[in-house]
Amino acid sequence: LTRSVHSVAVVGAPFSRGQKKKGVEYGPAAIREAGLLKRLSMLGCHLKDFGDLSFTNVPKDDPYNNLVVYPRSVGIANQELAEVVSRAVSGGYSCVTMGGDHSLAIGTIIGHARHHPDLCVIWVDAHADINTPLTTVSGNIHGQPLSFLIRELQDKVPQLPGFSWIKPCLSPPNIVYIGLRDVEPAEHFILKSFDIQYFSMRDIDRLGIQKVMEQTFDRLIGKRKRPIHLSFDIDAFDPKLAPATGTPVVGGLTYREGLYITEEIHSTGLLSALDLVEVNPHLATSEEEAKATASLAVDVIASSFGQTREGGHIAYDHLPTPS
Ligand code: EXY
Ligand code: MN
Ligand code: MN
Ligand code: MN
Repeated sequence: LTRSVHSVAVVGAPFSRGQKKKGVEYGPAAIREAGLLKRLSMLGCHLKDFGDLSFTNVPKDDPYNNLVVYPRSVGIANQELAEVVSRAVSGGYSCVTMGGDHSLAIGTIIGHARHHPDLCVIWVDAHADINTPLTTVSGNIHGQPLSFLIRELQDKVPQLPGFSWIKPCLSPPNIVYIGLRDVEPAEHFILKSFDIQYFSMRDIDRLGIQKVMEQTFDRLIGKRKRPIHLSFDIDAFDPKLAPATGTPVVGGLTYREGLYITEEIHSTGLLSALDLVEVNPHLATSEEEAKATASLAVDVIASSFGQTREGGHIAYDHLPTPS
């Protein structure tokens, strides 16, 4: 049995301006409260805590096209986050970013890609988060992050105020989605026309989660090993398991499917950055719901760094002898 020591950086990103609901900025505190650092150190991880970041406040941040909200706030916060993530990854850490809303994946992926330009992305989510500022219906940037990151899409993406620093760093063959079940028509058109691989909940029903992971790795790391960026939206889980989130959708991942995904990712040895986003404790209808959602987030992260359901992840190598 070999156990590798992981160096893990933990970054809190209490950011909420990728959408309009209050409370997702309390995600990092809730996940900490649920015992994240203790769980990671029990696994033998060497930890560096970057604390919870504070982002530049943009007082006057008018919508783009009278629709897309808080573009400057989202732009500058992601620029700041990208700095921290790239520092962490360059320092040899796998970087865990706790959100916050999913717009922060713009910064984490760009920051990660500065050090590992060959990274690939596993996006676990009920949603595709690939609207452009011109296809969005909600106007929320957390429904759009991937559109800013994919090179091949850029002639369809206008430059938002605050976004001029962004350099797209992904290509369609380097992205796989798992868990989709609420995809808008324009998003579906993008997925199909750019040949982006996805496993919807229907695909999981048909294939089973084991085959889904096998095909995910075939596509992303079958030919060549490379660093994995896991962007995990807690709303990928069924709302019964993760009720405290802003855009819940029925029919989501079971606990077992969710943890199978992260156990398999850990087994590759290639996990280099992880986002855990959209935990919104204020949307819980009870204290128990808020705690259950945060604790599920901790399980996802711990499992990504080696906690297994079969045990064996904590060193124990000799039995007490009766005297
Ligand atoms: N597709 C919808 C939109 O663009 O607003 C919903 C997006 C929800 C985004 C979340 C968290 O993954
Ligand atoms: Mn390990
Ligand atoms: Mn998302
Ligand atoms: Mn989502």
